Amino acid sequence: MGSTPTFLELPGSSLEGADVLIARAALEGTVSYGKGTAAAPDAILRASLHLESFDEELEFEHEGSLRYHVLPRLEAEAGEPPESYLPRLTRLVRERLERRGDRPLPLLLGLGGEHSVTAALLEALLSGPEVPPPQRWTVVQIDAHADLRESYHGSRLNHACAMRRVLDLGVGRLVAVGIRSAEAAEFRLAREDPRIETWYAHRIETPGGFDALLAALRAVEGPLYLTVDVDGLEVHLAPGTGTPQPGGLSWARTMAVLRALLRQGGGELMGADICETVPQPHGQVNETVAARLAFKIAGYRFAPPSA
Ligand SMILES: [Mn+2]
Repeated sequence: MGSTPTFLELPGSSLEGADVLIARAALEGTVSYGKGTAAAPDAILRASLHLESFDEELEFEHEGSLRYHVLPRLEAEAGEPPESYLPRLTRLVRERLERRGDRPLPLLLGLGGEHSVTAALLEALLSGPEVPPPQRWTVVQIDAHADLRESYHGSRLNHACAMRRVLDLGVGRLVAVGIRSAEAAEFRLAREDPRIETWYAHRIETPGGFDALLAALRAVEGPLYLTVDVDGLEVHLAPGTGTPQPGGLSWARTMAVLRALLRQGGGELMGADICETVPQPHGQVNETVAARLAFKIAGYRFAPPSA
């Protein structure tokens, strides 16, 4: 194995000094349709080498302002089920967070891997003594699918159960954005569980719907975790993803969502992940879009307010 890749071609930071901790969660155990997401974390880092480190919208230079530390890649062993892999992921991240002692927590930025890694990454954050209790947290999910199944294909850790497992962690609120695929039981749970607020794609597209979504995101307060399943975006932005759905968020709308949540809102982003990217043999669209998402999330979180 080669040396640890870096983000944006910036020199890698020490663990102790990092502002952003990048976790490579190369799990691909339960993906139900198209495969290949285990290769994504490293492909996303490689794609980031071809991005500018200057953010022209935020007028923010990442080089010299933000220190990124990339954690060791955690690969599933042959045939290893998520029941074994995900606790290993939680322990790896938790152990690295603990090594920092009483320094402020860095932003945890997970690169999946399939969507089941979200609850494992969030659990690593929640299990530390330094964070507020889970009931005070909000999780914002950008996704095509509700991912609220109790179990799927015999596993409670299937990627179709990703947000159900997040709710099991006791988080106070789940805001789901762009959903356009749910079975009837998931739809009922989303309507009946007072913790869940769903912005279905058809609702966003009603007159005034998108502005109402942005207002809701600006009103989020307290500790915040953001999970982006790239199938929540328009298909041309993630053509390789395993379970595509037409009708996703445009890039401009995705940026408006991130701005409202991370820059104009009252939430404090503690962790984020980008999941279900699948690199394809020809072209670099999938991994480049994911790298740019990671770049924008960090920028919106850390760039100083504009004058
Ligand atoms: Mn998902």
